Amino acid sequence: MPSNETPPIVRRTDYTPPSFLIDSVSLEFDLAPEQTTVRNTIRVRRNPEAVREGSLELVGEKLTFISAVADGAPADVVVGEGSLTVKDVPDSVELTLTGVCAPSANTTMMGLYVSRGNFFTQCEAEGFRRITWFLDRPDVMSTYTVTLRADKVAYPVLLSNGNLVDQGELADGRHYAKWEDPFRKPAYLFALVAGKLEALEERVRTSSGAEKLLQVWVEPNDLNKTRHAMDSLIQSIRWDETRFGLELDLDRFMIVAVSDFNMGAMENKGLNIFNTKFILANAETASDVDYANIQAIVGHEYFHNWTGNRVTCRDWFQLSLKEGLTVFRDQEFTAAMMGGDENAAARAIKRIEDVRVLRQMQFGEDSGPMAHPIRPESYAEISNFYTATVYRKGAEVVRMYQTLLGRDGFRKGMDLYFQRHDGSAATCDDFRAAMADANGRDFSQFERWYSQAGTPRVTVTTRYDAAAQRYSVTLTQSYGHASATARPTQMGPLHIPFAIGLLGPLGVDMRLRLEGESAARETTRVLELTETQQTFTFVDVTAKPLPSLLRNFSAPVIVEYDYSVDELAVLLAHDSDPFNRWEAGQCLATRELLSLAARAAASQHLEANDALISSYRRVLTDATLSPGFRELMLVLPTETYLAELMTDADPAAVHAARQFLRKQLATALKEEWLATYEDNLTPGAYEPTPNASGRRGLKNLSLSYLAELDDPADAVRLASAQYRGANNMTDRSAALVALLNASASAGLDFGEHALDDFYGRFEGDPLVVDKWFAFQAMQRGTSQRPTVEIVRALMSHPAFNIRNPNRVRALIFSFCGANPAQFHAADGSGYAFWAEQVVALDALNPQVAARLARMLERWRAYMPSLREPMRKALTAVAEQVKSRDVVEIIHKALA
Ligand code: B3K
Ligand code: ZN
Repeated sequence: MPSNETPPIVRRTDYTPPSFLIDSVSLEFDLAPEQTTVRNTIRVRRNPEAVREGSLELVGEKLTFISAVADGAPADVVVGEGSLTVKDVPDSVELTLTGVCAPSANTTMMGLYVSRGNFFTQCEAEGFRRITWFLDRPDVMSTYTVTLRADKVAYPVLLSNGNLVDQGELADGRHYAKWEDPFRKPAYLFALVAGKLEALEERVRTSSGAEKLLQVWVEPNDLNKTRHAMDSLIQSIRWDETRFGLELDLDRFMIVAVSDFNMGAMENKGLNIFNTKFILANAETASDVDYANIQAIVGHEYFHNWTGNRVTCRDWFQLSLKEGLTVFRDQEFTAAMMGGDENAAARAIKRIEDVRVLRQMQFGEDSGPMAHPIRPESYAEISNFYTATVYRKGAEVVRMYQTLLGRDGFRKGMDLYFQRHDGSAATCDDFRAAMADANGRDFSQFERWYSQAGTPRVTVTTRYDAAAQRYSVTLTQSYGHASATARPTQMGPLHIPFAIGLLGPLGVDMRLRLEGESAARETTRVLELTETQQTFTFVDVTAKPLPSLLRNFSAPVIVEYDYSVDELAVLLAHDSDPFNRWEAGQCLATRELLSLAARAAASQHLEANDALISSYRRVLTDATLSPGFRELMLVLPTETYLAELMTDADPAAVHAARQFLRKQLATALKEEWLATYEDNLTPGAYEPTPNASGRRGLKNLSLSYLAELDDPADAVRLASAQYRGANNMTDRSAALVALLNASASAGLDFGEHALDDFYGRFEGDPLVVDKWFAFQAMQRGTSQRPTVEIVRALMSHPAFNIRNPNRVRALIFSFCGANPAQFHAADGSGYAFWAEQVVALDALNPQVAARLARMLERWRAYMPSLREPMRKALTAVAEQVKSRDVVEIIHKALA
């Protein structure tokens, strides 16, 4: 499509049920890399509940037509660019359509493709149409029988969804396997894998006593990196049984790892396909973050078996029905694994991490040109709507039901949801209705969370009447800061659960009694804000309290309340809600950093803030707090997050401010960082437990602060020893990064030596080589050697490969998305690099290209001197790109 044309738009309100249904599908594959023949036999019948249509239009892309047969006779079909139309279809017919696709030429990684000599598929959202002609929409659900035929030596393993029902030898060194999936599913959950793979196997019994076979398939060399994924799978199975009463339904559950993959993983029925990054781990090659990601994503895909597969989405606008819900479920799973379901402090660590990601990724999205409600109203390319909004804000919306109903009420809602919709394709309204009906609640106002884009704001004012011992809290909701595109309509107030606590004079929680209640109850109350403005009055309040607002981040909103610095310090030291302790610290640091950034922008002198340093000292030395929690408290807000908060974002000033404060904290607390480093060593064998990883996190944070000192001798000594002696990737990579930073500020080259050593040790391990690229892309360049030059040089490194999405993310995305100070260099060099890469990727892999394209969509939020070069880069890209994916993003950005 020429990029000056607007791509056609699909609208939510245009949904109509399919005129035909497909009850069963039988697929026969003759697998060969250049040309794979697919024979597709479908049993079609007219849908009695839809508008009658004479002909049947199937979609198909990049397919070569061979033949069409209807009920045994040649069929009258019209084959077009993206479709195949069957004329005069009777009420029921069996069609056999044969076509050819070209897996090895497929660089999009949608449909059937080849990675490192093996075959894989990716069908969500609209990839099945690149395999065969079909009604490729999620409300058409069918049972599948799949026969795979291939050369036995090159492709000894042949996998598809469901149960293996037959296998055997064929002539010419070929063999076959036949799979049957007993569960009806939409085409996007179809998968096949063929190649040289081996599996770690385990047999488990589920709650009903049934025995299940679990397999993690990888390339033979990687078998020693599958244990953690298998353990995570077993934990997921157990957790879903206990928390939601949901059991594994198939006899066999397979996970397969692939090196070339557009995203993290895919929940194909019984045959999850994963990016190797989220499966392979051992102590030497994977960090604590990798271990945690693997556990969370294995959980996420497994949980989709119920929320996504057993109950799927009626249309793609309902995507958050499965994604928001499944993210919520994986968040709850991880929280439980962090410290048991009842350990609030351990759970808070997970909550803080999730909110940090939400604010950094989703809030920005929600105020930019791609802003959309969790249930979007329209799209040109659905792949562009696998967003932080649909996933993460979607999860927050699901969490609000639980906050309003309690865990038991939420479970009742889930039970009713499955009772009503198991085996079918549902909508977000169906889910909301199940939650409401199971609990006798009216959630009609709650619908606005699904239809309103933008981040709501809740402004808080308080009034204490000492004589009457009354404390009133007035909450006002608005969409004050959303951009015009973020809110096409103002739909009226949202239903917001607003959790609040009141701290008494010594920082101790008060028991709360609202006006009209007979007695005081618990110390945290969930207020239900349903009007634009509401006042809640607490009685028997014997002293002026300090409010702790939106505890545990009970709704995805921005809270505005005029805390004094002293009040924030009290909350940071005493709030019983661990989330809000962290929040108070972040608030203090954010205020300080924004004021430093303003001074830096005006070339004014920067000065340290003693109060902030004292607060940090108290946290750092507070042995009652877990190391993991202290680490989170002491990480400054990211440059990206800070830039979001500025009216005209100035990445250079933000970087200067944050670096200044890091150096101040490093200098003022040097002895404490050194002591903390020594106190948190984790001798002995590597363990990826929350406790050990928390200790490593705090120790390595200490090291990173020490590397900021003017004299980094201590950091260099500790980091060198740690690098050499490390028995795990977390410690080795943290030491490497500390050496890079220390050597950059000292103008020395020992960082380079460490990088060379790292590459030499790990060059045979693609996932670690990705880290090696990423460290360099994220490093702080100097004026002699800006990072963009390092990145450009690395593009010609023999290990770089633009066709591998992991490598592209490691080098190009890390630079453009995670190194703001260098990417936004005043000379526009970062933007020029970005434009070149978007254009190059557009021709190879539109999905990856579109993700990169999004990194400039918020150009209007930047300071004028950056806006112009950004706009130029966008305009240059607009003239050259062709894919619907990238065209949609660039059009919206420039609109
Ligand atoms: N459902 C898949 C995402 C598919 C993305 C397609 N562009 C992974 C997940 O969310 O679990
Ligand atoms: Zn998902």
